[in-house]
Amino acid sequence: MSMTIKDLATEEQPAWCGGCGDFGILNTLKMALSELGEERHNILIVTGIGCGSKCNHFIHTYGFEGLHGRPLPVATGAKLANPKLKVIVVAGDGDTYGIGGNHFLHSMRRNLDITLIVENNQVYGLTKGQVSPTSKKGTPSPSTPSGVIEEAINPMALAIAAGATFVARAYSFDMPHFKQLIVDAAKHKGFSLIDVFQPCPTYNRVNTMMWYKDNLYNVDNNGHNPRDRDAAIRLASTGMVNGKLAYGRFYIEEGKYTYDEDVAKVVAVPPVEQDIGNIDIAPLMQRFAWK
Ligand SMILES: Cc1ncc(C[n+]2csc(CCOP(=O)(O)OP(=O)(O)O)c2C)c(N)n1
Ligand code: SF4
Repeated sequence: MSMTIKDLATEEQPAWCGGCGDFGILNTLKMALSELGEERHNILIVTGIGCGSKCNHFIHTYGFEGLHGRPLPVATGAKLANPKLKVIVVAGDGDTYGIGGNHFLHSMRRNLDITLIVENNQVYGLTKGQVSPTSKKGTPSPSTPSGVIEEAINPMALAIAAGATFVARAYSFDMPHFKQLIVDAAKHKGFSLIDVFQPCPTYNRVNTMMWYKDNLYNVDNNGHNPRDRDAAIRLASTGMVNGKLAYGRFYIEEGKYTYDEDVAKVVAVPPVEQDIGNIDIAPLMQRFAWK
């Protein structure tokens, strides 16, 4: 039975600041999940720690809120234990590109069949506005009062170079476009990255909703061919078109091996299907039961 958006609701309510892009991301993810038509027990949403990483509290599927920087290793374990799961990771830019940077690179190198949605607000929101790896050089913040010294990371170029096979960018409040990206990414066989620009009205006073309105350019069906690797690398190297930030499908490669497929050649029966003998798991299930 597929789920409606109403079926996906929980009793919890987000406590995000008004105008936060996390609302757009949460609602769009629910729209995409309902369209995907997967059954509830086949979906796992893994998050890290951050404002947006609370999202799986508000979506009635399986969920796991991990450690800051570590959702990708958790997702890797879950996917290998149960290859039938649709695994979606949702984490902040600090979580993914900072402390979790190494996991980011290696998950893509493996082309693991999971989807990563990065809530890119260019700051550490939850810990009160310090700069993150995507903050623009010169940005002042509580942790860099004279402006951040490093250049920002380029996740799109990194992802293509590292081996991800679906690399896209979204905007949290262009929901129809973002929803289709999630659906396509989740159906894609291999590692899919959607880096999502999201306003953080509390700590990022530059990239506001109004600013994005004037500074985004949708590359989908607009002259860019995501299946042309050279074109994708050129687009990703600046991330810009006509002086605006490009969003949409940067790069798509089909038919490449995936890590989970290769593991399956070595481990014939995935752990989830292995016999656990006479262990009584009822108390454990009871402890984690949905209330
Ligand atoms: C190992 C570890 N280091 C640091 C922290 C503190 N911490 C929690 S959230 C966070 C940054 C959150 O920023 P981001 O991942 O970009 O998510 P956002 O809150 O902006 O959505 C930090 C540094 C932590 N919880 N665990
Ligand atoms: S601090 Fe920023 S990211 Fe966090 S809830 Fe508020 S607006 Fe959203």
